[in-house]
Amino acid sequence: MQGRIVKLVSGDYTVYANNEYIVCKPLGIFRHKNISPKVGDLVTIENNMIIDIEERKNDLIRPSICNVDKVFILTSFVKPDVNLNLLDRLISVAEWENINIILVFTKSDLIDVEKYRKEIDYYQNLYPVYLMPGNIEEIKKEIDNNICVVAGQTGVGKSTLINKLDPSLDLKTQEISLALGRGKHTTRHVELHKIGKGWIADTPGFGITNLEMDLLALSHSFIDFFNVDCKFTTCLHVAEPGCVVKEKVDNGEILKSRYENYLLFVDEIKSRKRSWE
Ligand SMILES: Nc1nc2c(ncn2[C@@H]2O[C@H](COP(=O)(O)OP(=O)(O)OP(=O)(O)O)[C@@H](O)[C@H]2O)c(=O)[nH]1
Ligand SMILES: [Zn+2]
Repeated sequence: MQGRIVKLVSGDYTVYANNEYIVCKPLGIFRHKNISPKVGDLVTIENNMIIDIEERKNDLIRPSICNVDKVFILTSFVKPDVNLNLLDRLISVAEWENINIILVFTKSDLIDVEKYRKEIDYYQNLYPVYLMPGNIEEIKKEIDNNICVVAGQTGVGKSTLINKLDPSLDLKTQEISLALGRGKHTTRHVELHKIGKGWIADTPGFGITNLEMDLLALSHSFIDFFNVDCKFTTCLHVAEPGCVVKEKVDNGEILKSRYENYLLFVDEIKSRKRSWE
């Protein structure tokens, strides 16, 4: 029987197969081959044993989930203030991991969103954008038939979003965890929750946001710089002559902050390379 691992708690794998949740153990052979099944894996099970694992399309470390189709990247307008550097970084990591991207801007009730009209419109040309509060039904539809994770800095409203998608989950939001005097980052097991016909992980994603890609991959992860007709096909849009990306930044077609963040990421990747050498 084929199924999907949706939960892992101390060695017990819960596999969703034929509309049922079945607790399984992996065959010993995986341990010998140094493979551990993980949440998101498509598996074959037999008599409560995982006997085969399909090849993964991607593999995240934090949260430890594989085969992720879609990430909801949350940015709040205030509390915390808009952080476009982190937004662009998360977009690049997701592009590099081959994950579809949905952008959610939260706390639109706390500011005049017209202040960020230019940025919202710009990102909307690249990816689907939803404002919160509101738009929950639209976001639910985005989850259908996908394995999803949420990403974004602390306090942007990740738990709030997941609770709105399924109030029965009752995830602790910051307000509550602070009031209870608990650490905000309580360890929890990794689990995918069924929302309609799709799944979403309740563990915030992309804790690690190092840019592990090389410069070429970085430039490809900025989809607004892609297919731009620079003089050199290998143009990395830094200081090359005839760079059309730079022209587009100057004439306002490319958002200036996007390009500035790109240059910061280029430096970051270069200095990382140097430290390896
Ligand atoms: N006014 C308003 N408040 C919001 C909105 N979204 C979240 N909040 C509040 O912002 C605070 C932080 O929200 P959380 O959902 O805990 O944020 P988080 O991203 O899960 O934070 P971490 O768990 O620390 O990563 C809470 O007090 C929420 O009630 C929103 O759209 N509007
Ligand atoms: Zn260029």
